[in-house]
Amino acid sequence: MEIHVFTIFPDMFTGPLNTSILKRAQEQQKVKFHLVDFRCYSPSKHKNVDDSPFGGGVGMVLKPEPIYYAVEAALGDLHDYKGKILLMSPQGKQFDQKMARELAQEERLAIICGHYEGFDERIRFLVDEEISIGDYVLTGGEIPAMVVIDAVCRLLPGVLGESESPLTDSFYNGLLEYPQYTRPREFRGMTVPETLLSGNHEEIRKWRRKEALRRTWLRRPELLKTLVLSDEDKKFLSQIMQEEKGINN
Ligand code: 9D3
Repeated sequence: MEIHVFTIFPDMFTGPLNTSILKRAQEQQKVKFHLVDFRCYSPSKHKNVDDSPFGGGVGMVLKPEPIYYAVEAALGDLHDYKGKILLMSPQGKQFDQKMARELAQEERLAIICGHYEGFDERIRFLVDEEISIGDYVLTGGEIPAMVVIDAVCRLLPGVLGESESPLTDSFYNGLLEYPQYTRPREFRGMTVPETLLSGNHEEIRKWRRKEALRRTWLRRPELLKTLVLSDEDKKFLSQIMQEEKGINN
């Protein structure tokens, strides 16, 4: 996959993109990043990228020219661009794992980031999708862009190894993950559940399924609504509801 990022702070990306799995993905040529500082494309003498809003009011608005010129210089004729152009914005559709899977099917992505200001409305004509990462206020679209890049790139074929496989993601089976333990068997009086030490793989499977259901029921009950439950799941859930009655967490 080829990913263009349009930002006035390209340096913000160097740590995240050149560390760990994203670094390895680039070395293995599974993904290529192009960071474009759209300030370089400002037509004005002082290279300003924003201006005060027509009609008055506080704050600044990102001007259309630097972004249009940068996108056209990097991507060429947009009619021929084979990819999606994304705008990171608090007013966008909230990013989720389904969107990550869809974006991971693209050959190319282009991501436009603003920095604590609105966009001139005409910028939206460039864009295929407007994406938010959630209902909280950040200083810019750069960190949201990195969130999207991270979630998408780990889904590209061959980026994760066997042991990191996205097929074992909790959002893949629709439940939260079951509790996990490693050595030592006892730490500060806290012990590991006996079942996990038993070597009985069928008992371990059942324990994990039940505890994944418990955690989902307690923390994210809405996830259970869309899930197809087996008879065993239903049995576990009624046990869980009994067990959790009168426990205050
Ligand atoms: C309405 C007034 N604007 C500030 C002058 C709103 C505003 C615009 C842009 C507030 C913050 C930002 C910067 N944030 C993003 O660009 C952003 C974002 C976010 O803040 N939260 C969640 N997802 C995203 S995607 C882009």
